[in-house]
Amino acid sequence: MINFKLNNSLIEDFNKNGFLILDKFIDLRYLNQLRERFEPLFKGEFETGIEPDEWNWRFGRDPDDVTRQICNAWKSDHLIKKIICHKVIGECCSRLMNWNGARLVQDNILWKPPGGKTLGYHQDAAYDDWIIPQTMMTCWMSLDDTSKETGTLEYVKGSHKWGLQPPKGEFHFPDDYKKELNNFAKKSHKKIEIIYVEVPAGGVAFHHGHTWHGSGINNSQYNRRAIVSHCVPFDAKFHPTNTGGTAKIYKKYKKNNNNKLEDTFFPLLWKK
Ligand SMILES: O=C(O)CCC(=O)C(=O)O
Repeated sequence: MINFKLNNSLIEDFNKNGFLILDKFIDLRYLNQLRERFEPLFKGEFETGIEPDEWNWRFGRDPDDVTRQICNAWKSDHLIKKIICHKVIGECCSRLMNWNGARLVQDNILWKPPGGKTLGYHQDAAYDDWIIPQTMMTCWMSLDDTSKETGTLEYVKGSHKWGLQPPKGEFHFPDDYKKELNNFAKKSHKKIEIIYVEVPAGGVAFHHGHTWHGSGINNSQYNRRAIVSHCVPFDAKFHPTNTGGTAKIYKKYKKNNNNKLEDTFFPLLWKK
C-alpha cells in the first residue's frame, strides 16, 4: 500500500526545513478506493458502525465551500485504518524525529472542494498539551494532484526551530489565515519563507509538530483530499492534569490512576 524507504539525506533535509515533501508514497493502485471512502464517511455511513471522534462537516447540514474534516476515521473504516496505521508511516515518523517508535495520536480526513476555504496557520504540537512529551509528527498523504491554486498545504521553512506557541485563533476559515503566523513572526523578528506542497496524487509531506503550516482557498475546479496520520512517541503518556488543546475530546480514553496511551485507542504503528 505504501512504497517508500527513508535515507540519511532525506532526514538531513527534514532536520533543516522542518518538513519533507515527496512525490511518491502511496501505491497508486489504492488511490481510487481511498477517494471512494470520503463520501460515505462524510454522509455518516460508517463501515465499522463506530462514529469518528470528530465529524466536522456533514452533507446537507454544512456549507459547501469549507474544508471538510473528520478526525479518527480509522475507527470507522477498514481501508482508512490500513493506510493511517501503516508501519512505514510509524517508521518514517520515528526516524525523522529520532524516536524509538511511534503511535497514532489522531488521524485527519481532509476534503477541500472547489472554492473550499482556508485553514489557519498553526503548529500541530500546540494542540496536544495533554500528552507528555508535548510533541507531534505528521504524515500528510495527498489523494489528488496539489498546487498553490488548489489550496494545498503550505509550510514556513525552518519554523520548527521557533519554539512552540499556545494555540490561538480560528482553525477553520479564519478571516486572515496567516494572522497568527504574521503576529508571531513580527513579535519575534522571524523571516517567513513559505513553501507550497505541490505533489502528484499519492505524494506525501511529513512535518515536525512545531512547523507552522496552514492552507489557502481552493481556487481550482478540482477536489483536494488528504489523509493524515498524527503520531507521538510510542512511549508517550497522558499528561496527568493538563486539559488544553484537544484534551476534552481525547482524554476520555484515559483510565483513572493510569497515564498509559492504550493501543486500542492510540495504535502502535512501529517500534525499533
Ligand atoms: O491539508 C491542510 O490544509 C492542513 C493539514 C494540516 O493542518 C495537518 O495535516 O496538520
